[in-house]
Amino acid sequence: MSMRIALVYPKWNKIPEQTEFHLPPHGPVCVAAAIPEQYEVRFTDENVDSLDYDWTPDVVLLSMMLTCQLPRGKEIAAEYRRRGVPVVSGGIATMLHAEEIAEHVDSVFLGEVEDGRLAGVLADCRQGRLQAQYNYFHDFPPIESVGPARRDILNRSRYVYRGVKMVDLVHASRGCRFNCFPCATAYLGGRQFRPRPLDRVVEELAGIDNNRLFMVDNSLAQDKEWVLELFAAMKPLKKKWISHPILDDDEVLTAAAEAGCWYVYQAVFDTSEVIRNRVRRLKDHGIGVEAAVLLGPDNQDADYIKRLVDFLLEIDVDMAEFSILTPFPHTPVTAKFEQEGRILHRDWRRYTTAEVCFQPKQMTPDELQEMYAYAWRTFYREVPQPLRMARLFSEVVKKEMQDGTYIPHRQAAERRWQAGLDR
Ligand code: B12
Ligand code: SF4
Repeated sequence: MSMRIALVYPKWNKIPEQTEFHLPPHGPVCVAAAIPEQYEVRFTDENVDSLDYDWTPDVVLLSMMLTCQLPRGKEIAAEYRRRGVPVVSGGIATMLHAEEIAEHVDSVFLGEVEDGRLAGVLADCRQGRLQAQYNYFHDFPPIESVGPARRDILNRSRYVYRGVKMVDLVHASRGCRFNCFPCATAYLGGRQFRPRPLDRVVEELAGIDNNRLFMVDNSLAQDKEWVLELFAAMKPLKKKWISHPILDDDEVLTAAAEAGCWYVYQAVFDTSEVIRNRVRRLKDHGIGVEAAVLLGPDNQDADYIKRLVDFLLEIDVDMAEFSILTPFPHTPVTAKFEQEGRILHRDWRRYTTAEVCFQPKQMTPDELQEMYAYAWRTFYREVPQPLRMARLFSEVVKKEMQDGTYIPHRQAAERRWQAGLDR
């Protein structure tokens, strides 16, 4: 028997200071890959399309990644439940807010969907015996069962910015063995690094109709031997990619550049020589740097933040993204702030990292908010964000022209038209 499934990714508030573009979400395309083929799936990313409540599915799969998606997720669940449609919620934010979301949906799924787990939930639903909770938390499916994501569910035309197709997201590993203080990944991933078999990764990469990718692995600094093997396997594909931090090692960086690394998000937390040298080494290898800068930890005051911004300009990072430290559930920093009574509110809509939600140690909340605005303003004063992005973009075009993978926009549009995809 067939089933109609609405897979929904609720809208979230983008950070106002960032350029407004949308990346194709990654959780939902992995969820879709685990839905048995005979079922009909309609996906809505509310960030780019509105929901069509006139189409009544048999079940709604709500996928939430961020805490700030939660309030909207609850509204969507209420709307469908009012129409008698059961709602199953899953994803990172569901795991981080499991008890709270359970009150608003019919079923909460904790964990990863592969290895027949989601198929089991859907079978239960079809037979009218959906359980209130499916708990696979830290009970991971075999990593070999993670197959290629189903990117065909995406409304591709929506993920374009000024005529440029956005990167596609892909992951070669799950988990993270580190436990950084503002991060929930250790809680979610159980600190177990779980690399996918390389032949499966290569199969997936080769099948993506996009030369530009974002490797969303938590960290490519967890296992030297493995990243070297990964980069060697990626090299012949000539893809160009962005990633979270890569191991700071000359052999690894050389291999990353040869495998098509375009730029990395590099955490910049102080003005040390370690950071200066790391950024220089990345640039020496032809890899761009977007600094990820957290504002508000206890060691920072207003002067510290001013020095940090000057330092970013001095070491000449290509871009910078400033975030206010935010007490997300199940992070080491939240445990500390809770104990110290420093959390100001739990209005999840405002947990975007653009607003102060805790009492900083060396500043008032207003001062930190002002220093956040100062950081964005000052860093982008002389070379504004669109210009810096255009420069970074020209780097990938250069790399593509060198290895013959550059497709001029018109040519790409023609190819799509020929393939009948634009009809
Ligand atoms: C990729 C990523 C991003 C990408 C997302 C791009 C996109 N469009 O999807 C980008 C770079 C844009 C991003 C941005 C941010 N991110 Co982010 N991101 C991640 C990261 C590294 C991986 C997520 C991922 O794709 N995983 C791989 C997929 C396959 O796994 P998954 O989503 O868990 O899905 C599986 C299961 O959960 C389940 N599942 C998922 N959905 C559903 C639904 C149902 C019904 C079911 C049954 C199952 C199910 O099945 C899937 C397959 O097994 C996570 C860390 C992590 N380890 O998860 C942080 C993470 C989600 N991000 C985080 C943060 C803080 C941010 C930012 C706020 C940071 C910042 N200041 O810039 C911004 C958002 C800013 C904004 N408001 O605009 C936090 C979340 C904190 C929170 N509680 O909100 C995380 C957890 C990292 C951390 N620091 O702790 N991020
Ligand atoms: S910040 Fe990055 S390296 Fe640190 S625990 Fe989170 S995912 Fe791992």
